[in-house]
Amino acid sequence: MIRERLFRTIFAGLLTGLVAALLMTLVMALLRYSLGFASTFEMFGDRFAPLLPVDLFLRLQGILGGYDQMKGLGVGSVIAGQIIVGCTGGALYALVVERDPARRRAPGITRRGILFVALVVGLAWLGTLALLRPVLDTNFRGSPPGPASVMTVLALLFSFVVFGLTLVLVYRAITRSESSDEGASAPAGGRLIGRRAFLAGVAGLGFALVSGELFRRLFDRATFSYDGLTYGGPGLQAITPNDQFYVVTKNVVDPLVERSAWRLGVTGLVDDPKTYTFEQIASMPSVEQETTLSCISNPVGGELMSNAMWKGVPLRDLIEASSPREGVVEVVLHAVDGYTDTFSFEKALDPTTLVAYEMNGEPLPDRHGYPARILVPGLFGEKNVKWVTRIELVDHDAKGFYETQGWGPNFVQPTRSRFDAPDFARPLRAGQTVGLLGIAYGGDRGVSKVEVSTDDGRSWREARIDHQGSKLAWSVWSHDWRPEGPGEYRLVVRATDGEGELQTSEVRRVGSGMGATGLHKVTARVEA
Ligand SMILES: Nc1nc2c(c(=O)[nH]1)N[C@H]1C(S)=C(S)[C@@H](COP(=O)(O)O)O[C@H]1N2
Ligand SMILES: [Mo]
Repeated sequence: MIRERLFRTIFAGLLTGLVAALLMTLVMALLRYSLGFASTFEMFGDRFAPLLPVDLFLRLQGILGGYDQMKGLGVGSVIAGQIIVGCTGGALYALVVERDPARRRAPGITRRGILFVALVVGLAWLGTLALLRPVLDTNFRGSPPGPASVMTVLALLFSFVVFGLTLVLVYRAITRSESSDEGASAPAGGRLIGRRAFLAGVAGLGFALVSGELFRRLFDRATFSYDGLTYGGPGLQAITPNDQFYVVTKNVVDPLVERSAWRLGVTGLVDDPKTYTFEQIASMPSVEQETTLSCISNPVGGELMSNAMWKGVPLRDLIEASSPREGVVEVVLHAVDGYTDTFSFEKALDPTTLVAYEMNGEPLPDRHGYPARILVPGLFGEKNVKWVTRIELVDHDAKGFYETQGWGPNFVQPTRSRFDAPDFARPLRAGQTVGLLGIAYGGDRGVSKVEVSTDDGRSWREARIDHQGSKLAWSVWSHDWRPEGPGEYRLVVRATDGEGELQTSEVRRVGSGMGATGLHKVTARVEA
């Protein structure tokens, strides 16, 4: 009998904890959706993903099927984790209440129980703040880091209090209905369902509908549909259209920045820290430049790479306006999504390093960093921080999101070239001329020459450069080739950068953490 009572208590507690944790998760998702407040299920990923070493990070992606799946698993585990913790908390609460001698006077709710909940909620809140401290300044609507941190801290407290209150109230309701059930065990006028059960059912249904709709909307905005988008192939244009530009993001749901809330701060080792509105940035003298971006995880021949015409303010102008102090070594860029990255002070002062706000004549698209991003030609894509909100000058070597995983330490784009056309999956015809075409990219050093080999690198012919990109951009090359007889041909391409340096043929893998190198080789099947 006692044992049965214990089971019932624990079961009621687990159930109450489940309801409270689900409601708390719903509140978090609502705050995230409507006001861009960072949720626990995003912040835990952002806090701990940088601690995954590069090889494990890549291996996990391999096992799970990609970055999207990995991010999805991250979010799912945090939600599952907080539901499990919530259920456990509920069971403990039920035990505390039922063992409390005062319980008989106030069924289902006691002073000791409330103290217990307050203590647990308080500790959970402080513990979460301590764990997530480095990413608390995330705000997906674009609030600057200071206000964003305050908002996150309060939103977490609010969500945890919702959990605590729900726990107390739902447990009380359950226990009460139990005691009233006992009192009214006689069939009351043939009613099949009690009023309480009916209300609970309606509440549960409403709850399910609201959360279903909310998660559907968040899912529609999720990056699953476009993260990892690549650009290349036979239809390649020299300037990538905005909606086809490659995308890489650490986020499950990208920021949707409200330009009026957004600010750009210059802080750290400066005599004159400043905060700019978007209008102030846009009214400063600007430059336009063609610049290619490419991800550090782009393999040889890969298409995580695109080229655009950007407009923005040289970062140097913003830095100088704040009077930097002696001894600055690096700049740390902070973004609204809690992302950070760094590069040398010297690179920050390069006139081609920009705070860019236009892409191919249009405002930056949301997924490319609206309203402003960093553009740092010649360094890997990750350094080109999107949704940038603060520029911090520091006197030491700091590490950003991916460098903490172990990427780098060298982030300079090596020279690369690739074939985009024709489609080598289809056989070619002997004696017929085929147009070979592709891109060549020399980081911020330009491209001076592209050569093609159709005999696996034994002999080389110089290709035409059809689009000579800026020094910071890829070039598009082409070459007419007439395979004489049927067979398999091994085609290779290589580029020479603007400084006369030939592209290395040394094979380095993505897992090296410093970008893949080696020559792009394809096999052409030629039929008679
Ligand atoms: N704030 C922020 N900036 C970011 C990232 C990010 O996840 N968050 N991803 C980086 C990476 S790894 C790359 S390759 C480039 C991709 O830029 P794109 O999506 O505009 O092509 O953005 C970089 N900047
Ligand atoms: Mo990247």
